[in-house]
Amino acid sequence: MRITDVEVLVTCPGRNFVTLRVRTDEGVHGLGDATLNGRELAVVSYLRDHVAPCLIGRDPFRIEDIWQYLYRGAYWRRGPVTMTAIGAVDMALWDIKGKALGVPVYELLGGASRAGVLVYGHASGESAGEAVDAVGRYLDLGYKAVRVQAGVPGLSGTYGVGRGELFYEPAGTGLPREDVWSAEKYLATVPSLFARVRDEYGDEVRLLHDAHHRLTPIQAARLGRDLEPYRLFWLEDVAPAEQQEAFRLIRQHTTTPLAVGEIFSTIHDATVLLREYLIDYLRMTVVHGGGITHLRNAAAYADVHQVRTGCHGATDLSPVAMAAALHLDLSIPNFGIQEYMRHTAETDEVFPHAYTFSGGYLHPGGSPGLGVDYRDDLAERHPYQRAYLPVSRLEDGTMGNW
Ligand code: EZ4
Ligand code: CO
Repeated sequence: MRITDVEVLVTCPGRNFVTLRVRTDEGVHGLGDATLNGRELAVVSYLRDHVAPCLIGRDPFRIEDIWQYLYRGAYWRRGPVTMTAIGAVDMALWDIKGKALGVPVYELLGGASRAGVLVYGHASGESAGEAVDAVGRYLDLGYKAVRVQAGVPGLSGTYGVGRGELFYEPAGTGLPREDVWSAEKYLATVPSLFARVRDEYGDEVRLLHDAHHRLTPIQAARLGRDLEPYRLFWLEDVAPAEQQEAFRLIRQHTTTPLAVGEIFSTIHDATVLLREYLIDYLRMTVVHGGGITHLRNAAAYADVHQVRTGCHGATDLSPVAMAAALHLDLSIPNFGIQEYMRHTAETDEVFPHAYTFSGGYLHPGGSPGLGVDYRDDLAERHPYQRAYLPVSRLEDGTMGNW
């Protein structure tokens, strides 16, 4: 089998997605997600101008060799643009191999290690009361784990607060929106939010929270300690993820489980965190972390350190990346939980998929390959629209971490 064509497809069914389609001389094709939120066209160019010409004529079954060729061969290693591009190629090749052999990708990865993939949904509200009500809606849908975020009084546009009942979408069209942030105001509200949620729904539901890289190490330590009575499943990105050594201080102060890694591009971003047992969940994803091939290696390295996976699964990861994550999640020994932010109906129509949700679990389904299609006819109705994540300023106007 030979690769004959490599297409980079851009569509905006409610938000932008970049999809790689690799075609072969035997008629089988594969899909990969190449979406990098707010920097989409950089990956488009990386793939179209620099990667696609190198793939034509290659044997798509040689997944590992092509991964090594793209990683070692670029000389310029790592980084989100490079690793997203490699991740897209890698996903498409696993999809092709599964389809050609007539098996779902998880069978190629060693087979199912569990019946389904535990997921968490996103409950949020402008006020704590609205957030508490939103948790109830997720429990009614069968979710066994829920992330809870609420607006902070006096701050506009708090991270994690969604529009509508089940959707959270931080990216907006046009230039970046500017939000206002105060760690002091935030820290004063989070513990009481979780006290209310536990009071209302009891001890069984797994609760998560994302601080989105906003706190200093000592503020992070304090938040972890203040949340201990509410037994969180995890506290995410409690300090900037690239400051691995900061987690030494945080870890000494709190037993609240910690999750980090959605912005990591390779396992080299997490070596201190893992070797020193500083986190409990690794959030790296198939799309931004170099594909199934690299994430499988990262998960194995995490497993050696008793760290489980909790792959990023926000709306900016397309259904193709979600499917790839689910095949990996189902197969690896140290799966922890999968983030599952629902896509809008418009998005799901462009990407019909075999994965299904039931009783708090997702399953990738039994279709050969990844089990996701791409409807060109629908995608073409939604051209790319410039969009960005917001930026964040402190109350005196200083730039902060979004
Ligand atoms: O800000 O996906 O845990 N989820 C998150 C997301 C990220 C976006 C960035 O593209 O932190 O909301
Ligand atoms: Co996050």
